[in-house]
Amino acid sequence: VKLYDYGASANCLKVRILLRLLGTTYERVPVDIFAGESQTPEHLSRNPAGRTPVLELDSGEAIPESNAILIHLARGTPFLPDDPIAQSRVLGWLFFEQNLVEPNVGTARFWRLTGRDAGREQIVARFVEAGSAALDVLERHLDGRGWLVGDSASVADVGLYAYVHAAPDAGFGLAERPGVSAWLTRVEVLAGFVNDLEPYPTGARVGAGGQSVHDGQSKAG
Ligand SMILES: N[C@@H](CCC(=O)N[C@@H](CS)C(=O)NCC(=O)O)C(=O)O
Repeated sequence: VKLYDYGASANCLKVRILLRLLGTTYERVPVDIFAGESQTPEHLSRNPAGRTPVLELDSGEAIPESNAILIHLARGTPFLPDDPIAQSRVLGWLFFEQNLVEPNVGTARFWRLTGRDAGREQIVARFVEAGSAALDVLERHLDGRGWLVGDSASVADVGLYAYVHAAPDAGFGLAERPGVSAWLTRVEVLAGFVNDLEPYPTGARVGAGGQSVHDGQSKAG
């Protein structure tokens, strides 16, 4: 398989982590989102939303959306339970991640690390409030549990790990969330685990002189 990927994106990191946990060899195709490569006709034909990651199967079929890719790769492996209720719970956590964690924790982090928070303090404060509430949900759930669903790691854990482990970059505290902190460590010691999230390039900073596809509406995580 091929992974259309951006090294500083935690949505892409999820997929790279799972591929390594599964021991699947893949070809990584870097997409420079700050140079407009996610918006070319070729990339839009893989993902009409113009985002990374996109998984391309050997058949040429493209699968966009990080959490859909996790599900696709995890079928038939221990990272996706067969039991319908457990499987639905895994999906539920992945929807929670895209609904409450990534848009709040991920956007607060991206804006803060790239200077996009300047002059937008009220919007950032809303991300921080909603992101903190989402982290508190995780803390309550993980109190007394090893994993998000059942008694072993699933793609729910991989999907949530990506933005939760990076939350301190945006000022979210994890020390006061011991259940979340211990769970992050459990994910990090899974056999094959590698976290190769890259820093945002200096050119991603507002005012760095690069083109501005990400200012305002567009985003990265
Ligand atoms: N819901 C999507 C979000 C993907 C996303 O926002 N990707 C960002 C990087 S984190 C991107 O590629 N942005 C490129 C652009 O906006 O042009 C997913 O989970 O895959």
